[in-house]
Amino acid sequence: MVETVVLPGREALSEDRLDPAIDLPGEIERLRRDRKAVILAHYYQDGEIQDLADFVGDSLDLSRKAAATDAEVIVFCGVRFMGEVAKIVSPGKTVLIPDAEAGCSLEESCRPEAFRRFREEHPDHLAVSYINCSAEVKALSDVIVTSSNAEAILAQLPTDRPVLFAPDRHLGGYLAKKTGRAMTLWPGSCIIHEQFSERELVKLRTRHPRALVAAHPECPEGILRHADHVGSTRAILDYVLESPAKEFIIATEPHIIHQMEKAAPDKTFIAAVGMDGSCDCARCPFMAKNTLEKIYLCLVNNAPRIELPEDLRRAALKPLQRMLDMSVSVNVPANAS
Ligand code: CIZ
Repeated sequence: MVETVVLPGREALSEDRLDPAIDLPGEIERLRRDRKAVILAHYYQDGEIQDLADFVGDSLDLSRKAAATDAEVIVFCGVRFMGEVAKIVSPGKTVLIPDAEAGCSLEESCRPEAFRRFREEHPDHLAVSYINCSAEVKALSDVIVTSSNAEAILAQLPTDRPVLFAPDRHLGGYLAKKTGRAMTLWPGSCIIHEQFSERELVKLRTRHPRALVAAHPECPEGILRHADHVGSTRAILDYVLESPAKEFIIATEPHIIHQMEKAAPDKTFIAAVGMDGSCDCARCPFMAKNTLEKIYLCLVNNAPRIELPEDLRRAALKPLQRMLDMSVSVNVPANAS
């Protein structure tokens, strides 16, 4: 639901017409000031994007930032559903995303019409949806969660209501086990976390016997069973920084290692690998669509810009606002950028 709009009277500047000698960080800085913009970046963004962002975080931190900012423009460097969340919670702001094609495999796995039928088949269930879904699926849900607040939110839901969890079956399965709640799971998964190989992880551990394994709950059970710590990106970051250990194997999108290496240069971080033995397949191809060139261009062109029909925005805001209200006790990190 991204409407690509170009400011009236201005021809859209495209990447192929960009001066190759342009000072991109300098120009982005100038436009950020001129347009009163804030740049938000997810931990899965390339290091150079994380470094120029005003704030780097996970979905929960970034949605809180988007709701609280007094900037006029939000440039959201992540994937499309994250930009949508910013627009849902901050409708008065212009929300730009560098690439309108930056989707999400979890979102793709859960089409609104199919999700509506799923709900209708389970009329007595509460629908708890992971934030990695479309605005339409959010609007059909009772409450949204992220991987950092899901347990805290589940603990606040009435125990006499069964739960539908969508769209990530691995996160849902992990939460069902952790909380003891019966959950009916939507059969979706993240193409990145699905790639990690248990066999390769065991090999890595054998080669690095002192390394602790930190894994994201979007990973399959075969990976999680080897983890010393399972948590959201934010929780994994806190864990490796607080731990006295010096070596870690990280089973999530490897760009988060950028923040780890910046904060703990004396520690070693090893990216978990896929079946081909490389960490390349764990790099999110959607997150990778964003570049400095595209950040510059979206500020110049005022597009791609997130626009949502107001009735959809309002319907999606209800479960999102419920999430924000129910996660007040979930730790607010210091600015990570
Ligand atoms: O919630 C997010 O930002 C994602 C996609 C992962 C995490 O655990 O932070």
